[in-house]
Amino acid sequence: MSGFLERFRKGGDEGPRRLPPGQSLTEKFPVLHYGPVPNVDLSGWDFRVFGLVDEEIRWTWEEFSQLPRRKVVLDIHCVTRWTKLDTEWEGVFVRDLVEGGIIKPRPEAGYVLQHCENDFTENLPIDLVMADNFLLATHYAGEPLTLDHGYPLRGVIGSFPDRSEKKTAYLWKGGKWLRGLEFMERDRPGFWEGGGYHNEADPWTEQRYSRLF
Ligand SMILES: Nc1nc2c(c(=O)[nH]1)N[C@H]1C(S)=C(S)[C@@H](COP(=O)(O)O)O[C@H]1N2
Ligand SMILES: [Mo]
Repeated sequence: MSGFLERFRKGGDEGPRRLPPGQSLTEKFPVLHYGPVPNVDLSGWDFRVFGLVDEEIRWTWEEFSQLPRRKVVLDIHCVTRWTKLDTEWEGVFVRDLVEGGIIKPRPEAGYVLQHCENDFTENLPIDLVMADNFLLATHYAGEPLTLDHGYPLRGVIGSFPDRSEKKTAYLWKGGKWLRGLEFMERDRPGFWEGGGYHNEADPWTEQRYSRLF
């Protein structure tokens, strides 16, 4: 094991601890999902923003590609107990779209549901979706996403290397093969939450499961 991994595993004195309880570091990037990898055809692809917004939106891939983009470095935490540090993502931040007046959520919108291929969904509170540690990612480590990791677009949630985020969640709350966002007044469980995973999913307090199944 490299000295770097060893330092972080022990917690070290180098700054805030980056490994949540019960997690182990990996340098690999495992692939995890339920069901088949979808066929992706960008010519028929669209992205919808709907629910509690002033104007519903439907973007083609070409239109989506013209939205403002940024990069971010995140530590990602999977409920299957691996954490990967310093992952580099590029994509669209919901906060930028809201501040730019491109998406106009109604004041009563409190939650956002990610809608993915094959009816897969994932829910998050709107404050987390609007934070800089959640993005709609098209690129990982400088390259377009691979199909296994959600090409052409996925949600990503993680924590900042300096842990300055207000809240975070396990990576399962980042939907791969993302096709839309639904703004909602009340929370609705996503796919994994419906199967017994914890609704809030905070890795720092090990909110893994809400019931046995
Ligand atoms: N569409 C879709 N997205 C999904 C899932 C899924 O089953 N379907 N699984 C989630 C889970 S459980 C995890 S741990 C992460 C894994 O992302 P990765 O395969 O890029 O590591 O994707 C999440 N996003
Ligand atoms: Mo997972």
